[in-house]
Amino acid sequence: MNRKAFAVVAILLFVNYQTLSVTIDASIPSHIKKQESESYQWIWEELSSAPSSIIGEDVVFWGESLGPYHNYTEISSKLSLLNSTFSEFVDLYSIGQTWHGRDIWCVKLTNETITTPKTEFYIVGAHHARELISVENCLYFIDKIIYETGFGLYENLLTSTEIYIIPMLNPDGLSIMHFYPEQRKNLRPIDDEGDNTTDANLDGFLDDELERIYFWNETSNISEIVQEDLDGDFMIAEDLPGGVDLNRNYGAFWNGTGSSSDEIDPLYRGPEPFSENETRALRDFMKQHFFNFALSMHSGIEAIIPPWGYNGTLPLKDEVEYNALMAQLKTLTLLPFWNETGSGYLANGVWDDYCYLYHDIICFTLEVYEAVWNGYFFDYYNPAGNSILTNCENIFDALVFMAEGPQLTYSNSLPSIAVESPRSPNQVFENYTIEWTMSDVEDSNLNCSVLVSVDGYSWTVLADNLIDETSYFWNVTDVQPGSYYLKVAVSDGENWITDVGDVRLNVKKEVEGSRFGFWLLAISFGGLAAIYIFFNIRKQKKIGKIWGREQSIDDQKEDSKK
Ligand SMILES: [Ca+2]
Ligand SMILES: [Ca+2]
Ligand SMILES: [Ca+2]
Ligand SMILES: [Ca+2]
Ligand SMILES: [Zn+2]
Repeated sequence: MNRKAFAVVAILLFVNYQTLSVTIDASIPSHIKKQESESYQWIWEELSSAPSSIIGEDVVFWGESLGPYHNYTEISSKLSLLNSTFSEFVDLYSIGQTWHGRDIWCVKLTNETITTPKTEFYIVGAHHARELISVENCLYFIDKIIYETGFGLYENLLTSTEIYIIPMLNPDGLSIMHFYPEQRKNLRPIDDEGDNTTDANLDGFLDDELERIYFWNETSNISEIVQEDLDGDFMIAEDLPGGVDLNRNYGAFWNGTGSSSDEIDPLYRGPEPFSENETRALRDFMKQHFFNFALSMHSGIEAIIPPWGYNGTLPLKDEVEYNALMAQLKTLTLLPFWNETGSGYLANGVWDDYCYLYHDIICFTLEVYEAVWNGYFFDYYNPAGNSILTNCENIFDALVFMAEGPQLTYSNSLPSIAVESPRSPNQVFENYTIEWTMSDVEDSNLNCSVLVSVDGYSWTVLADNLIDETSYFWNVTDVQPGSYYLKVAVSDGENWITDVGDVRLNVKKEVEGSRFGFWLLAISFGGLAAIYIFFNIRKQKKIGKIWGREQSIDDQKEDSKK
């Protein structure tokens, strides 16, 4: 055995040992160890026997279940079970509803028992319905982080970071994959045939009369397309699923040649910026958070894409950082840079441009899969069932890299922040001064925002752009009584960090009416109390007498025993 071969074997043995030592480690913290009684299945367990590709549209063959891929119902129940099984690390909530009333799920991963300041990071999948693999990338990331944290691997990450994952921004579009695998957009009702209605058969359901659908032909054993005239207007296949391209609908460089004004076009930008429930939900979500980094998952090509989508140049202010991060992402994923793909098309109203322009988020679109066009949409955008896991594994390290806030480790240090008041149980009637302390090693002019929340998920901004302020006077006179979480976010100009107060602020309503009303009530209560005490004293005297008699009877019994 030569030295090189020996080294390889040694490494293999070491890697093998590492794997073994992980799987037999008995010291998994009980709070994260999967209980025998619980049925949560890790995604790699679910996909262990996923099928290989077939000729035709795989997803049409699989039908509504989407085969090894997760449909909306499966995702909803998987995430719900994840939340209840690993409740100290997982929260699940909806950031809004689609056109057809489906919840857009958001998973929050963090160590909920740690209340020290945290940075925020997020990943979003499935802007585009047919890019099913982007959902699996997100689900795999969630499962892997939780699973490995059981072995201590991502403990630090979840201690210092709130990671938000929205696996499926476009669940409506995904819901028609099994009979319309070419759908890219959401399901905004569109008057395709120009008859001034989006309910051609007048059954009350908008755009449900698809006159062109895919079906699986059992005889020829391949997917085929059927075109019909469901509404009897003698026009065949004029009614399509409709929809807006969500990744052309953001309010940043919205109206341009990198999108379409034609409703039928796959790149239709919508009637106005943020015309869609889905993009509005994500916009409002971003306004309530302070993300330093974010990723959006897509497929159809393989590429690492930074802003600006609208003109294809890198943002000047952060050009150095973008170049450094792209190099790292390339090493981790082996995906090419955007300008190496030869595609290089410009795009208007895209997610990346909005994130960077309005929220200063360092962000990338990761295009994670491409294939040679073979006539089938599913194959073009998604790996075969038995290759889903490999794709997710190849992408995973890049997601972790971004979640860890890479820039923070080699340049400007984060500010410190601590909400100081309130810190103990409290009741507030008219106003309250929220106080915090903060500092930064290199930077002055620290920029703060103060937010409140009733449920800890959806936040309202009380104040922003507070430069070097360390308190905020909150007038609660017109505030709904309740128990409020308080969050203060601070930026040093480079990065944000947030601290949620350790206790909630309890806003109470003052007694109804004027001061006269207050005294009237006080006197009434006082009077009632006096009457109550008077009668109670009398009652107690009576009880005392009875008690005395019983006592004497007992005494007699005791005496008779003697
Ligand atoms: Ca119509
Ligand atoms: Ca209809
Ligand atoms: Ca028709
Ligand atoms: Ca700093
Ligand atoms: Zn896409």
